[in-house]
Amino acid sequence: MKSKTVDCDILIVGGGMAGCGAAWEARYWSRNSRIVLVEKANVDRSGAVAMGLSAINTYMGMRWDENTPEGFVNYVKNDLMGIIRDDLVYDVARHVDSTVHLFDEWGLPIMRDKNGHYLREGKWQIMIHGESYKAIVAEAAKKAASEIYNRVMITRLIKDANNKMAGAVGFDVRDGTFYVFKSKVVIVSAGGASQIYRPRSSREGAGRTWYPHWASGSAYGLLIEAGATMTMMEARFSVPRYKDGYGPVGAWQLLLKAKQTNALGQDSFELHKEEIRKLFNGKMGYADVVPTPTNLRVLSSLMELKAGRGPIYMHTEKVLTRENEELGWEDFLDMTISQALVWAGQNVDPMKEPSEILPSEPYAMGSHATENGAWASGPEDISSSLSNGDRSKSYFWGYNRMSTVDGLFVAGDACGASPHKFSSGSFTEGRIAAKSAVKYLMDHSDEHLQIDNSTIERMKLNLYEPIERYNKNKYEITAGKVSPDMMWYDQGLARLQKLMDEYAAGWGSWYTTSDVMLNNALKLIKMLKEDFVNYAAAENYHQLLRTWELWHRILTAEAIVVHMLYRKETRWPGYYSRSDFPALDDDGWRVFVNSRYDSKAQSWEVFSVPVIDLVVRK
Ligand code: SFD
Ligand code: AMP
Repeated sequence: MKSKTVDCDILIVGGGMAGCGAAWEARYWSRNSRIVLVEKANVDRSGAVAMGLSAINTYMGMRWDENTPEGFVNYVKNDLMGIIRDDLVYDVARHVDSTVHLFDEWGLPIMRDKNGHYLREGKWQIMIHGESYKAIVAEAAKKAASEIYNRVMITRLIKDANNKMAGAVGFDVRDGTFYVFKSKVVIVSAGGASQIYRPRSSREGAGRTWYPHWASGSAYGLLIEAGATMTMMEARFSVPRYKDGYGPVGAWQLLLKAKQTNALGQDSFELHKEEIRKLFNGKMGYADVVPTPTNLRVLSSLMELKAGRGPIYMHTEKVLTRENEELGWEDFLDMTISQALVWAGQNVDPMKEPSEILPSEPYAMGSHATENGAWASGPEDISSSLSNGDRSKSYFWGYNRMSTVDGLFVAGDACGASPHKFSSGSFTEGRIAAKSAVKYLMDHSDEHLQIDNSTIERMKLNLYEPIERYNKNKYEITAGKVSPDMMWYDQGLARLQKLMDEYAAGWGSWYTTSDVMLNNALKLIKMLKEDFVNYAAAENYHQLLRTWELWHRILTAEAIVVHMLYRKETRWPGYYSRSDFPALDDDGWRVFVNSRYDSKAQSWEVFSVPVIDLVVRK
C-alpha cells in the first residue's frame, strides 16, 4: 500500500463550515504556518451545506438594542431548557456578524428588504440565495490553506508519547493511499451524525434524511477514541420537518408566518400547554417563554399524533400568494431540493393545500437546536472577569475551544454545549478555534512531537483490516453477500439503526426509553462492536470509507446511550422522554453530563458538571 507522510503546523479535519472558518482564520494569524485541511469529500460541495442553504440562522444585526449577544444567550438557554455553556454561546454571538459580513464581501447573495437591509427571516436569522453558499465559503479556505487533501478520510487521531495531540491517519477514498498527518495542533471539525437511528425513509429512499447521509459522526468517533471529554451526548435532536423531503420549517413559520396545526386545524401546543407546564416548566418556566423551545414544539405535535389527530399540517396554502410563491419554492430549492421534488412528484400545489410536518429521526449534532460534542475550554476573558471562584475554572483551561486533550481543538458540530451556531456560527467557531490554535502553536514552538512509529504501523494495519479480511474470505461468500466470516457496513448499520430506534428512543418507539431499554441497547452495541472488530469487511475503498464511518457512528451511539442512562430525568421531551423519569428536574439535573472513554479498557467514565449562569436571565 502506498503511504504518504505530511508534516503540518495546523491540521484541520473536515472542510465544512467550521473547517473552512478555521483555515481562513489560521492563515490570518499565522502567515508562514503550514495549514493543512483534510476532507473526505471535496470542500467545494462537502458537509451539511453541500446542497446550499436558504438562510443564515445566526446573525445579530445592527439593532443592538434588540439583538445583543446577552439576549442571544438567553434565547438559546431557553431553547435548550436551561443547559448551555453561556461563555461559548456568547463568544459566537459577539463575533458572528463579522463572519456574515465576510460572506457578503465574498459574493454570497444575501436578500435585502425594501430599505436595503438584510432581509430578516426571524429575530436572529436572515435570508440568502444560498445555492452556492458552500462553494463561496470553500474558495476562501482554498486560498488560505497551504494544502487541501480532498477525498481523504481521517479514521483516527494520533497522540505522542506525552499523551499530546500529534496528528491523524487516514486514507484516500479513491486510490487507497495511506496518509499520516503529523501535527502538534489538530482542529476537529468533522460534522454531526445522521443514520445512527433508523431513518423514517426506507429502502431506496433511506439516503434521504435531514442531516445528510455523509454526516457520519466522525467528529464524535475521532474525539471519543482519542479520550476527549464529551458533553451532552444525550441531547440528540429530532427536528420538525416537512414529511418525506425533510424541508426545514423556519422560513415558513418566521418569515411567511404559516401556522402549524393538527388535522382539525387546532394549535397543538396550546392544546397541551397545561400538561406540558406541569411536567416540564422547571424553575425557569420553559413552557411560557417565547419562542417556545424547539423540543416542546416537537412534543406537542407528537402528543397530537399519538392521540390520532394527525397529520400535523403546515398551512402553506394560507400564506403563499403569487407574489411570494417564488420565495417558498426557493427555500427548498436552495437547501432541500428533494422537498420541491416531493411537491412536484405528488402534484402538491402549496398555494392550494397544506403539507405534512413530521418529527424526524434523531441526529447527533452540536450546531442546530442541540448541543452534542466535546467539552471545550472557553474564552479566557469571560471566565476571568467573573467572580465565580474556582467553579469558573472548569470552563477555561488555557486555550479557547481546546478539548481536554492537549493540542486538540474543536469547532462546529464537534464542539458541545454551544448550540444555535448554525452555518455562520460554525464558521465563526472555526475561526475562534484557529486563532487560539495559532497561539498554542507559538507557545509550544520549542516542543517536538515524539511519535512512536510502531503505533502508526498498527493503525495502518487496523485501517486496512476490512479489505484484508475480504481478500481472505471472499471465496466463502455463498449467495449474494452471505458469508460466515464477514460483516458488511450496511449490515452493521442496519443493526445499529434498529437497536437505537427500538431501545434508545427513536421514532419507532415514540422517542421514549427507560433504564431497562437503554441497558438492552448497550448490550447490543457491545456485541456490534465485537462483531465489527472481528468481522468488518470491505470489498473496495468506497466500502472501506463506509466501514469506518460505521465505526464512528457506533462510538457516537454508545456515547449517546451511556449519557441517556446517566441523566435520570426527562429534560427535552420531544427529543426524547424517559418513561421511568417522566418529568424535568431542575434541582437534581440542571447539569451537564460529561463522559470520557477509555478505548483500551473499552469503559466509560460519566460525571456531571454544574451549569454556571454567566449572563443574567431576563
Ligand atoms: O434551515 C470528514 N443548517 C443551517 N444553517 C444555517 O445557518 N441556515 C440554514 O438554513 C440551515 N438549515 C440547514 C442546515 C443543515 C442542513 C443539512 C439542512 C438545512 C438541510 C446547519 C448548518 O449546515 C450546520 O450547522 C453547519 O454546516 C455545521 O458545520 P460543521 O463544519 O460542524 O459541519 P459540516 O459543515 O457538515 O462539515 C463537516 C465536514 O467534515 C467532513 N468530514 N473529513 C475527513 N475525514 C472524516 N472522517 C470526516 N468526517 C466528516 C465532511 O465531509 C464535511 O465537509 S436549517 O435546517 O436550519
Ligand atoms: P429550521 O428551518 O426549522 O431549521 O429553523 C431555522 C431557524 O428558525 C432556527 O433558528 C430555528 O430555531 C428557528 N425556528 C424554526 N421554527 C420556529 C418557530 N416556530 N418559532 C421560533 N423559531 C423557529
